[in-house]
Amino acid sequence: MSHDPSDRPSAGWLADETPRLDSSVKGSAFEPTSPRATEPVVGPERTVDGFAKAFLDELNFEAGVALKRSTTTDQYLALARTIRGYLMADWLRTAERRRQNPTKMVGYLSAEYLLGRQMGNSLLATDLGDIAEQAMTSLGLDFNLLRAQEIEPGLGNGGLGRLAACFIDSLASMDVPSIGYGIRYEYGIFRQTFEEGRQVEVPDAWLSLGAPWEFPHPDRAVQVNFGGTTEQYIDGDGRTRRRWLPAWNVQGIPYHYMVPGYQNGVVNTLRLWSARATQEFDLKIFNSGDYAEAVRAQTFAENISKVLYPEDSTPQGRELRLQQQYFFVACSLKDFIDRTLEEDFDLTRLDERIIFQLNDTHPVIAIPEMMRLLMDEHDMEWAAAWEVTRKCFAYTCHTLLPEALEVWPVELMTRLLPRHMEIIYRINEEFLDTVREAFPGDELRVRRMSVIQEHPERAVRMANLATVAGVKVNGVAALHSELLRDKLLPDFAALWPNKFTNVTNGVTPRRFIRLANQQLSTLITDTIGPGWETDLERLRELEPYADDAAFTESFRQVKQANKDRLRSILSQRDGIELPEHAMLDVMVKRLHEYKRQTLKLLHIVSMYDDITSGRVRREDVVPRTFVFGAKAAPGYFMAKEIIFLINSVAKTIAQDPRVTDLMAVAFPANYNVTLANKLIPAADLSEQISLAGKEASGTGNMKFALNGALTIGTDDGANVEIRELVGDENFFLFGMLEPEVAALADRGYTPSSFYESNPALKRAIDLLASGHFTGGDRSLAAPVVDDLLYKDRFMALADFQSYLDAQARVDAAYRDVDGWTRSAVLNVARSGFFSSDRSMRDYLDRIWMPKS
Ligand code: 26W
Repeated sequence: MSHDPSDRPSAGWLADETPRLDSSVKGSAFEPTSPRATEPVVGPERTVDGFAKAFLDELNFEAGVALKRSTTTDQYLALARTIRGYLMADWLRTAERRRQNPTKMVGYLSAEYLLGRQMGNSLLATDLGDIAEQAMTSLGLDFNLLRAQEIEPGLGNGGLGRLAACFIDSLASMDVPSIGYGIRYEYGIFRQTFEEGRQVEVPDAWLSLGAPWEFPHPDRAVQVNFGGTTEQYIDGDGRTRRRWLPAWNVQGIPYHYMVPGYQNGVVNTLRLWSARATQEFDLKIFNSGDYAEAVRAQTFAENISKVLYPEDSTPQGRELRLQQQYFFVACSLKDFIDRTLEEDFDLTRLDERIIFQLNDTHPVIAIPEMMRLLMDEHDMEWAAAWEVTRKCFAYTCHTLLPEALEVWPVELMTRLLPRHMEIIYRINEEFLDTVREAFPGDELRVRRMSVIQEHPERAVRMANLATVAGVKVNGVAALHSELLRDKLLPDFAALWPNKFTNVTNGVTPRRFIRLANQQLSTLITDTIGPGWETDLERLRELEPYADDAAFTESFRQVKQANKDRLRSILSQRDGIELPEHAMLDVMVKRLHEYKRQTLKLLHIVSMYDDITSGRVRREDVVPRTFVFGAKAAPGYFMAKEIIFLINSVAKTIAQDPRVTDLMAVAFPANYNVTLANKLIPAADLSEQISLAGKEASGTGNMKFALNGALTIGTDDGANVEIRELVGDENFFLFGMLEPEVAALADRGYTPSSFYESNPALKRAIDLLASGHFTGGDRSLAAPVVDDLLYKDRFMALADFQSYLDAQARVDAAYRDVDGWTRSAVLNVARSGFFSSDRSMRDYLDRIWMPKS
């Protein structure tokens, strides 16, 4: 059986269009019955030679280059294609199994997927790592050099996007029938560089080296309409109907990505949509010489999936953003209803076949789109369509910041999606009737709950619409879900108490332990045996080893090895030379004032001042290396000023011989999933210091705990659950609790009073304000300092002393090496709950497939 890739039909197509096949699937080959597929698809042999041969075939026959003349990029692309070749049969089989016994699926609708590099994860999923490495070595190639060629698909901003990636990984590893839908941005999250300490954004041309992990399907294009008007008409049966007369349209081209389960032979699909102009460029206009005009339609259309919006909390309300949201939602719903369901499927039973999870408000336009599809394209009456629609969606809220909840001006919605605006009005009308019934005469409540906001401008509240139509509404951590019920959507919780639930976030242990922390993984497997990767609660079996000298010694060596690895990576990547023996104190997340990177900065300045002023004896100082990683939304002025000030402090400290042996601040640029995988395993201390009641959950906090870092944090988001599980004695808690924050806000918070009354705080702020870290130029530090003194919306000054006290406890604990290691081991052992597999089980039990 020769393995010649060229005669295999383009794989991705088969994955979804495979005609009915008999179920007798044997071994890795499966016998297609459709006349179209003449050959069984057999993966390459799982041997070093088999792999090497497959690689050479990809290089020679696919790329058309000989090994000795091939570039590193050629070799990387061939390696990627070889690995995906091993996944192909599983992908086909999974698709066929789903087709053979169609059960209810989960459709995950997300505007963001922060996938990270694919090669490592695919090698892990297929357990081909060693074979691939030996095969490359046998061909004289540097395996790790090739892996480093991959540009990670940065199709997300932060927590929400990465969570979506962890969730689809878990759904595949748990063999849950599911499909991820999203947007194939041509440019993902910008690449961050620093110039004079200031963030500079560079477009992320992640496709420039080719895209070996995607399978385009221009043959499955979907038309998406925009603009125009609506009209009433009498249909063939004499019924009065409404219809949309759109003004323009684009094509949605699906690109399929494999989502391999962990060594279980399952490969699910992620379908990302790319926009393309419906009509080719206008030759007549071209020939008239107006070239720009000739291709205007093209650029206009392609702009829709051109670039990811780099905001992760404050919507800019841009029209293109709404176009993006409607574009991928319309493609996805049409694709599922017209393509995935059997032709004659009775759509009134749609909820038996799909539940769409709305990843925040970004895909909520799916609700009126479903109504439009069922009524206008499948002739359903309003009531029947609503009956179906309100059973097919569930909504996850990922924020607590009111300003992060999207509202779309009625003017814009009417202009872009006139039919949808009509449908939203009617949904709201009927909804407000039920509110008036339940709360007669309470018009203020009606105004608060209305999907339509009246002031300051008429706008559609997407969170309200999602709550009205969703079967369930969930927050992403216990505290968050409580605050969602009590503070963000209290009126809805009063009306529909059972609609609200919680599913605490999780992270995939495949990428964030097995892939990121090979040495810890080996130590765990050597200690408790294999299998914990898909049953993370088994980490509990490590508890007894927290007091085992041999184990704890190995545990420390693993941490030190990860620190050494990080030091060489940052040296190469950023020219950052980390000190050898210091506690690694890490704060990596998007730059946002509520996450309080400024509080971390005040601690650093305070430590610096204590040392340089001699207030603290050098021998009493626990040497620390502070590592930051953070991108700021390009339009977020204060966030960018905070980045500049951190870099300024870092530079000054690095040039001050009085402290260089005791403290260092490193701020590697362009924090992303790939860097996270290197940073997190090396950390000793995880900074989770947001103002209580502001961080919905956090997921970095979970990754640090699972990699043996101790957390210093407030009782916010999932920190609460981490502290409860790992034990107060293994967690450095500080700061106001959420009710105290609310009370202080109600009382009126004056940050300057804390400045005046706390000498250490005053010294730190005065030193910052003095220009000491900004070359003597006070004005360069003023934006951040003035905001802290006169606004400080997230009360960093109020929590400063409690934070400083907690940091002193950290120093004391770190001096007790055994005690610290014991706590670190217990953090790992007791954090199995934070697997995204457990999150998926909760979604299945509480939302997607609830028993009763
Ligand atoms: C429209 C602008 C915009 C874009 C993204 C508003 C809000 C968002 C996201 C909801 C922001 C986000 O990523 N939220 C984070 O979601 C994580 C996953 O649930 C949580 O762990 C974080 O606490 C939350 O900040």
